[in-house]
Amino acid sequence: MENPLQQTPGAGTALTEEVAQFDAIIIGAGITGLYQLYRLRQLGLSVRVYEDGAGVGGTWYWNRYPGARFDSESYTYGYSFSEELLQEWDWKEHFSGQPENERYLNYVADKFDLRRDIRLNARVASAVYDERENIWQIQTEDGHRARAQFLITAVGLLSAHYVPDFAGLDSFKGAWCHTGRWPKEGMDLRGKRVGVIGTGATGVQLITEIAKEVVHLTVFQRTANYCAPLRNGPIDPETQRRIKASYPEIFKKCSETPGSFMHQFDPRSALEVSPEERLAQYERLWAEPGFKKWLANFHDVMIPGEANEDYAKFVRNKIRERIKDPVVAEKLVPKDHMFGSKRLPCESGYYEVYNQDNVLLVDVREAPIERITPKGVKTADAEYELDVIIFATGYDAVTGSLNRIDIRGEGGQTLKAKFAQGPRTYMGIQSAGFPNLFTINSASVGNFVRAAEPLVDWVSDCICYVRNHQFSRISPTPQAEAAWTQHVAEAGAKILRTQADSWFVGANIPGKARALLTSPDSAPVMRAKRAEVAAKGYEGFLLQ
Ligand code: N01
Repeated sequence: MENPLQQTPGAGTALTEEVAQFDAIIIGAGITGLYQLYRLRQLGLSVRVYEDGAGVGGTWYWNRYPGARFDSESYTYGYSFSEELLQEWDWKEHFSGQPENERYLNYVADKFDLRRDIRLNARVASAVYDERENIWQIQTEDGHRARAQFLITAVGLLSAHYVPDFAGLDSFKGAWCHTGRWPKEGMDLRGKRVGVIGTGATGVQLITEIAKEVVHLTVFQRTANYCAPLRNGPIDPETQRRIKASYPEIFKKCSETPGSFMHQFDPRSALEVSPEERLAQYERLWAEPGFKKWLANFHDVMIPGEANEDYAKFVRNKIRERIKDPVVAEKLVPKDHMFGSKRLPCESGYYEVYNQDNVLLVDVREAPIERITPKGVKTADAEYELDVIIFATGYDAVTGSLNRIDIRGEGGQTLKAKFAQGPRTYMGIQSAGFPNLFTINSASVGNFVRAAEPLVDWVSDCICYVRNHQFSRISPTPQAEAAWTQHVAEAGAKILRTQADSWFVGANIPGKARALLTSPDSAPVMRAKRAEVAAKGYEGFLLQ
């Protein structure tokens, strides 16, 4: 029998029933995976994408819960690599909803003929590095195997959904689901008594939407959040025309800001202007759509300190104003963490939901959830009868989606063990002992597509460099990795994102080590750092 590894693969075609071989394997057909496929194919590599879902789109495939939508401006969130695509696609709303976002990613997959290299319903169970042959071999849960020199995990920051380990869940007689695994056929909540656990960005979107149709809604809140009005609306034809004419400027603006959003901080301190001027700016921005309220605000609003607390007070009062019952209002006002230290949800009528007669807010910090019963949820002081429980309880971020794959590098070491105390990488992209593995789900936060495109470009150039220089493998030096890991810990300790218990630092998952899971640096700094490393012949990496 022929050795499948000796065959020359055609672009993206599995050659044998035994083990398919490609130049590169990508895990995940979401935003990053689709673009990574496009880029590697452009470079002439044979590529196969393995995707767990029955469709492409990643986050926008799985998160089909009512209310799911962008909170970045739609026109900043699309791919920028194709002018034709930019001109063809009409975003219908300023902050587009999940159905349209999923349609967009399917449109991209069709337009660039990506599907022929994507295997759907294919969950990768393991990825093992063969050091003698310098090859990664993956195996899917249904037993399909494939090999490639390069392996790219485009598995998303937030894809390993987390359901708390409540006793008794199996006994619940009603229906339940996690928002990140919302059934494709939908859930009929009309006339039902529904309980939602979790009030993060997902819970806030979901609660607002389903409160319109359920007979009764019980919201189990552990931590109140600072939420701000999204102020979404349709894009009229004239605005559409202007957007399409100004994509280069939009993307340029995004490329200059820390989180790749189109909003630039006011360089002034909130404390250097008069209280009247400060309040006037807060109010003016509050009336604007999206993240402008904080990302175009005085720069120190997003730095731990006095300005941050001043703005937090402003937001708390905005919340209070919208809720009729002062007792309920105080429960919804965050007091235990700094403004911006957790992800800030945008909303469209969230607080008014709590003025409805059919909505009950339960503070589970006061009376924690003890168990799920056959009838519903039992807290320390009551049992709440429910027909449906929805877990909006978040994700085992970044490392969780990697850990769900048995990834083994040199000497059989597992990535899970290596990352047990937090990610140990160089620039979030590679880890020593795992050559030719690019963990691109861990490198950045912010406006996701704007951050993902340059990262994918960098990885593609890097792979090209390795091949063109007749190297067979690349991995970081232990020194570069140690220095980067230390940098993440030290610089991370100073930023807002590490100041609260949230997914940013793994603190939302019981037993997970506390460590910043992404880069502490701004997007421009990260791009410059990566460019410098590449310009110096991939300094900090071992090329063999
Ligand atoms: O998850 P979360 P998410 N008992 O971890 C609660 C992105 N996103 O899915 O805060 C009771 O933020 C938990 O309580 P606490 C965005 O980056 C983007 O909402 O830990 N409650 C919290 O309230 C976001 O940050 C969009 O005290 C429990 C909630 O569950 C990220 O996804 C939209 C609990 C989890 O909140 C994740 O958001 C939506 C327990 N045992 C999401 N365990 C866009 O608009 C957890 N909770 C693009």
